Order: sequence, then C-alpha cells, then structure tokens
Amino acid sequence: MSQSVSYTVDGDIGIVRVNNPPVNALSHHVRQGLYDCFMAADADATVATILICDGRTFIAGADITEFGKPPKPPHFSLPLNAMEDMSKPVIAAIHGTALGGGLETALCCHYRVAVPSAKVGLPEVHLGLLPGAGGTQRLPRLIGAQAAVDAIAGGGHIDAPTAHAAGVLDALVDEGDLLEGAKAFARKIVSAGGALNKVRDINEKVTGVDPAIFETARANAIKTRRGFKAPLSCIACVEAACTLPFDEGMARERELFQELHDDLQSAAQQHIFFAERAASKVNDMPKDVTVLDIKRVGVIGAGTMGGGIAMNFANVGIPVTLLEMKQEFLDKGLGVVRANYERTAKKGRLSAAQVEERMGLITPTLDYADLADVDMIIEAVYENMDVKKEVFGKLDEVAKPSCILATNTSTLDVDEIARVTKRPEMVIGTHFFSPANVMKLLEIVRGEQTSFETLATTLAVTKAIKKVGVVVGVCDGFVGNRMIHQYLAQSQYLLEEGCLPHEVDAPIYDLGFAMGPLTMSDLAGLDVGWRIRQGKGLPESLAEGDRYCEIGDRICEKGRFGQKTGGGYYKYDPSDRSRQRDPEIEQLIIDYSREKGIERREIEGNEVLERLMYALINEGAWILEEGIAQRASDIDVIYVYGYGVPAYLGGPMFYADHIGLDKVYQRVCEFAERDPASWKPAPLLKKLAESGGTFN
Ligand code: T1G
Repeated sequence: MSQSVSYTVDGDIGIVRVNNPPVNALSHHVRQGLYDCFMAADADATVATILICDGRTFIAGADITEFGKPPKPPHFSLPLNAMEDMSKPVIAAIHGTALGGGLETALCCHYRVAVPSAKVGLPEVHLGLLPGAGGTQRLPRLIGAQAAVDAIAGGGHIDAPTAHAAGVLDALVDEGDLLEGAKAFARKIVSAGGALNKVRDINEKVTGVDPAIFETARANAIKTRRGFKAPLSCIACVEAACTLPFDEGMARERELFQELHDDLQSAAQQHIFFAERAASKVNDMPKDVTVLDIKRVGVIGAGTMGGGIAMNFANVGIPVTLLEMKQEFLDKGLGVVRANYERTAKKGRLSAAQVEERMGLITPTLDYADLADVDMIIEAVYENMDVKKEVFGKLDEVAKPSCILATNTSTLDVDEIARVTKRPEMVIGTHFFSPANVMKLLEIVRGEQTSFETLATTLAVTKAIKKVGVVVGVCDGFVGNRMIHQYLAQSQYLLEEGCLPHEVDAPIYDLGFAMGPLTMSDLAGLDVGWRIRQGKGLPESLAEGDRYCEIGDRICEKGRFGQKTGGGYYKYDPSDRSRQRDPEIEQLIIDYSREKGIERREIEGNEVLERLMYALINEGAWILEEGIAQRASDIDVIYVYGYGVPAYLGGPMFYADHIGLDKVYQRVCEFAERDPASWKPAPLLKKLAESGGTFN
C-alpha cells in the first residue's frame, strides 16, 4: 500500500483503489502502490480484482510534473506487467477521463468497464510525447491499425459509448454506481470461467495490415502538423505493432518515447500545458471570490466578431440576445452565423438538428430593452472610442445592476470606457481573436476598477465557452497586439533595408510559425492598419526621431489590401487564393528604398529571424516589467493560441530562454546601436541576461 493506493476485500472480490488528487496521475508512489496492492491481491483467495479511483476521474495519465526530472522508480512496466500477469481477472472501472498512462493501465487489465459519461484517450502527442506504457502496442490490438493511428496521432478523447462500440471497453455500467456495476461484471466473468484476456495476445487486428495506412498518416501529419515530431513517432509505433512481435514493438515504443522525451519539443509542449492552466490564475485574487451565474448573455454588434462571439455561447447552450442597429445588419450577421454552422455540419461535425438548436439560442433584436435580463453583455461594435462610449452609456442604463459589461476592443483603453458607466467595477475587456468562433485565445483585460467578482466570473465564462483565457492589463494593444506591432514594424524595416517579402516571411515560416508577418498582414487585411495610421495622422504626425516605413501605405494607396483584394505584399490567385511573388510590389519596394536614400543590402535569414523574434521578446520583457502580463508563460500562451506559434516552440519567452537571454540581449543591443529609433532594450531583459536568469 502507499499513501495513494489501497487494497480492500469486498466478499470474494479485491478492490484496488487509487486516491491521488487532483487527477489520480500515475506518480511514482501510485506506481509502487499499484504493484504492492496487485501482489497482495494475487496472493489472497479473492476471485477477481477491480481497479477503481476516488475523486473526479480514473487515472488521467503519467504525472507530467515528474518529466524532465530524474526518473523515480518503479517504471510503469512493473505494476502494469504485474496486473496483466495476474492469476485472476482484473477489471478496470472507469469514470471521468482515463487518459494516457491511465488508459494504458486499463489496457493491462483483462477487462474494462465504464460509466457512459467517461472518456478515454491517448493524448500524449499534445505533450510532444507518445504513449510510453504500451498504449501504441495494445490499442491497435483492440481497435485495429487505422483507428489506433487516428486515436494516438490525433490525441483526442473518445466518449465511452464510442469506445465501447470500438472494443476498447467491454461494458458500460450504470452512471449511478460504478463499483457495483464493476463487481456485477466481475462476477459474470468469473462465472463464465474467469478468462484472463490479455490484450497483448490479441493479434488478428495487427496482422496483414496495409502499409499504406501509415504512409497516408505520415503524409497527413506532415501537412497538418508541420514541424511536430511526436505525431510521426506515434505512427511509427503503431506501424511497429503491426510489423513486429509484441515485445519488439514494446522495445521500439520505448526507444521512440525516449527520443521524444529528451527533445526540446516535448519540454516546450509540456510548458504550454502548464502555462495554459497557470494563465487563468490571478496572483492577487482572494480564494473565496463569488462567481456570478451567467445564464444569458447579450452581444452588441452582429458583424464578423459579434457573430463569432455569439456562436461561442450558443455552442455551449447559453442563450444569446444579439443586438444590431439595423435589421439588414442583423439579417446579414445571422446569415454568416448560419453559414458557419452549416459548413461545420457539411463536415459531419454537427447534425442539422444541432444547427437549428444553436441558431435557436441566438435571439436577434434592434431594441436595447431586450437586454434587461441578461447576466453579461459583450460589446463588439466598430473600433472607435466615441462609438464604444455611446454604447456603454446605453448599456449602463438598460442592463440589470448585476450585469457584467465587457468590451471586445482590441486596443482601446478599457478604463476610459468603464468611466462612462456607473458600474466601472463591472466593466472588463474580453478581447476575442478573429475568427472568434474558432480561435481559442481570449485576452481578459482587467481594468483598474474591475472587481475580483467580475474578473472571476469572466474567467469562469471563458472556461465554459472552451476558450483559453489570459488576464492582461490595460495598454495600447494589451499583450498580443502590442508585441505584434514591434514585430510588424521590423518586417517593414527589413523590406526597406534590403529584403523582399518572401525573404522576410521565409525564416519565420521555417521556424514553424503558421505564416510570416507579411503573409499574415495580407490575410488580416492591410487596410485595417492603414486606417489606424491615418487616424493617428501618420506619417505627418510622427514624433521627432521616430522611424516610419511607408511601404504598407504605398501598397494600400494602390487599393491592394491583401488577400481580400487579390493582392497586397503578394498576389493571390482568385481561384484558390494561392500566394505568389508580385514583381510590381517588389519593384515598388526597391524604388521606395532608393527614394528614401536607403542603400539596400543582402540581409541573412538569421538576422531576419532574430530581428522579428527579438522584437517580440524585447517588447514582452517591457510588458512583464510594467505588469501588463502576470508571468512570461502567459505571453507564451497568448502567442501559441492567438498568433500561430507552434506549441513545440513553447512561445516567444520560452524560445528566448532556450536561445539564452544573454545572447538575445547582446543582439538587441547591437540592433539598438544601429537603429536606436526602433530598438529600446528592456531593463528586465538586461537584468536577466546579466544574472543568468530566465523568463520562465
Ligand atoms: N500530471 C500532473 N498534473 C496534472 C495532469 C497530469 N497528467 N493532468 C492534470 N494535471 C493537473 C493540472 O495541472 C491542474 O493542476 C489540475 O491537474 C487540474 O487539471 C506513460 C507519458 C485530466 C482532462 O495528457 O488533459 O501519460 O492547475 O485544470 O480541465 O504514456 O487535466 O490545479 O494545480 O486540466 O478538469 C497523459 C492531461 C500524460 C492528460 C482534466 N495525460 N490532463 O481537465 O482540469 S503523459 C494527459 C488533462 C502519459 C504515458 C504518458 C486534463 C484533464 P492545478 P485541469 P480539467
């Protein structure tokens, strides 16, 4: 026994019970406890043994906090092999989520039963790993190679009924009493002879498998998970299950697991796993803050953002009142929402009934009075302070006293908006990223007067609508957009100094970003930034000594706003929007440099990469210094979930730590030496560089 695993006898059945909150992870003491308890069970007179867990879930995997540290015995194989070699039937009784090492443990039992609400899965791929306790060898033996490749390389959760139909589970038992159901199942097995069904001995489904399954899976992984190593190793392991005897397949799994475990990619992805969870914690928030019950919400504005925001709530069954100024805008907005749902339905991810159910949850209106009973309102109107102030003035009048008022502004001052209301403590920023119904990131902008209750409630709502929330402070651009502003500025300066668009984009794309800065600008629309710069009177209003590049303006003046107009920095084929270099724009850039008297030079790809990445990192250091972000890992979460940085890089601050802050700081100083107008080395970066410190 150990502090987390106990063994009791209930009549003629042994019960091994794990109790290792919060998710019964397979920590070293659990592995030892399991081994000790199953040894005890094997030696006594019981006829079967049930493995069950206390708390909210069956074993949810290995203890990720143990990774990257010296391994503590025993290895997974000790308890798992002992279970599989027991002299009597072992039944796994599953509730909650049997994931990773948890499902692998269950696969070493002779039978598996679960309540219908349970889920199973092998999500190690999301941690940059692969199932390292036999999952890649046993799961294909139950469900076949194709399904196993999908489950392991995809890393998804499988609901219990589906898992039962696929053969992973032997039975579903009453939600009300898992243990009783498992005991009844055990007695049935024993009375039928007590067969010891070892998954490792089932070979029909891994024999004569078409090798094309693995080739197709590899091609797909390379395309959809570009740069990630784990999916390819997962596929190789399942292939080994279909081409090698079990023990050799296990050896191959161990070899490939160790490779991934030792690779920076898995450290980065585990960093993001914990960073995502840390991001929802507010350092100065008391533990007992009230969370308001948000039963109905209002959304102001049925444009691209408002419609997408409304979908997030409808998707989880929360009714939405969607307000617009004109019927035609409402009709258009709802048409876009319906089209989005129908596109999802076409892919088989929604039924027609679910489309109607979700559309039915969105109530359109032109009348502010219809917002009187909602519990939270999210404003998503035109990005103009006067318009937002007018809207918040009205909302303050019609909304009930306990209603939270949130703004979706992407850069404007939330405090200034709050000040036009009589409830500034209930005003907060909820910065969704476009498309709002797809992007998982939500920057939660905490105003100077935002109450803890408003903040805690908004965090709870964020989790309820399945977003990844990061609490940020008020400044121009908050965290993500403030950093991207410096990044995009460097992309412009690289153009005027000597690069062509594809030479700016390539190094960042090769690093793993979904796309380079100029392709991203073309996708977002060049006119957005152009209008903001015009609104600020730039370049005429430029402060003395500031640097400004007009290339973007020149392109917009030609009516080229990016993909949506068929051309921006690149030209786009109207049939498939494929991107091509555009000689006209490249000539415009070259002519611009000449006009400005800038002698163009050959700029190495490495300098391009450093200037773009270090612009992000240096601004991130300023943001940390000013307390706009609580922790460096929050910035990493923002960039992975909001800006297409692959999780295997861990985000800009994790990347900087890996490069070495002394090297980063040295290069930032060199850039500042050459271009003091656009580089201000952050004091925090200097301090950490000189003290050998790291951001995370
Ligand atoms: N190890 C350690 N801590 C974990 C953990 C784990 N596996 N899973 C969750 N936690 C912590 C988490 O950090 C948080 O801590 C708390 O539990 C609640 O988590 C050999 C090598 C199970 C679906 O990838 O997907 O097995 O912030 O906020 O939203 O092949 O946690 O409270 O201090 O996420 O209800 C494979 C990872 C591991 C599952 C629950 N398993 N976990 O979600 O709660 S590798 C996984 C999850 C492996 C073997 C390999 C989710 C959840 P704190 P939470 P939740």
